Amino acid sequence: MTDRPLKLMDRMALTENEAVLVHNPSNMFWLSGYTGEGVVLIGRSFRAIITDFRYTEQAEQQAPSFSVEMTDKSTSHDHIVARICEKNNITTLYYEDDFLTVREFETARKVIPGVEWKSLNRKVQLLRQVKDEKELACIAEACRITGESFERLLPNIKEGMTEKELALMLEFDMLTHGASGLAFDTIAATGAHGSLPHAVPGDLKIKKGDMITFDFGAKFGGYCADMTRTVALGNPSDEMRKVYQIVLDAQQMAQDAVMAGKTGKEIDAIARNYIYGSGYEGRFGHGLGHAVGIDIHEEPRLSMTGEAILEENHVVTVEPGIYLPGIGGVRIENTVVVKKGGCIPLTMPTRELIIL
Ligand SMILES: [Mn+2]
Repeated sequence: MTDRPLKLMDRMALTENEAVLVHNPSNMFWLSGYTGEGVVLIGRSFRAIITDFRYTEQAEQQAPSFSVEMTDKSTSHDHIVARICEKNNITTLYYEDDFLTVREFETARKVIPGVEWKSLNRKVQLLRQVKDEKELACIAEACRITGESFERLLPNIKEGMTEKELALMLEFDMLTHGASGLAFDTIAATGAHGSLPHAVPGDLKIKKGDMITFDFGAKFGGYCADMTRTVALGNPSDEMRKVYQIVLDAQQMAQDAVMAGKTGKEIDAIARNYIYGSGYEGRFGHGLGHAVGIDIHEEPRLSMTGEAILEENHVVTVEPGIYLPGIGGVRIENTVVVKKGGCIPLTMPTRELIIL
């Protein structure tokens, strides 16, 4: 594996007198492998994890190439950053203006004097966009667990179960089949509730004729999976059947178009134009997809405003939907790896309509 802090410093052309201060836990993990609380400070001649007693041993184990500095009652994270900066003649500190609160930044500026503060400008997130082999393997494994949990759930879905029960069954299954955690709160939405793209599972019971949307994902090795399927319990209405077929075709067309060199906007337009042209203008109100990695929602986006060009080994979702208030909704989502000339889907379960 290439040395990630070095990659970041080289990309920024960081000088001996500059350092990078990282507070965002996902960025800290990507740079160091450390998953606890605290901050990471990186310069040309030092790499430090600054944390408290609860995490020092963990930090030493997870990030052997970093020194571990411990805070105490009278020494805050900022005090230690100030000490390291002074010792190494650091005059410029790059910080995450997309993450630090105004209060945290004001405190840091008081405690760490004599440095010029510059925006890190999401440089770590930018580097995180292209996944390496190990990252791809983690996402693929997360997607495998997610897909298999869905397939194990299907025969156990029974009329009268609540959305909450279904969500919990999926989560229990993922966690007992290798997931290290959940990528996000599971969505299980039945019947008319399905018209809310991010419905919170409640006490609503599933009944014959309903379509049920599941949006969920396992985490594995620190990386997320993201998958959505909509299934029917008994025969759905003609309209929902028609809606399902349109979403399925839109998903297939858009996924077939995903490849390095295209913009997110171009891919989004394929699904959107098809759905709008099929009589559902305005009923697909969110972006087509997003990148996935350590965070569930990363850049680049596949959306109406997605100008970024897809690159090989970006991992993105393709998730069109149609939402009809008072009636229901359908969404189908695969996670895919962008390649030259196409993409490799990591979400395996069938996208054809499943009638239970
Ligand atoms: Mn998604």
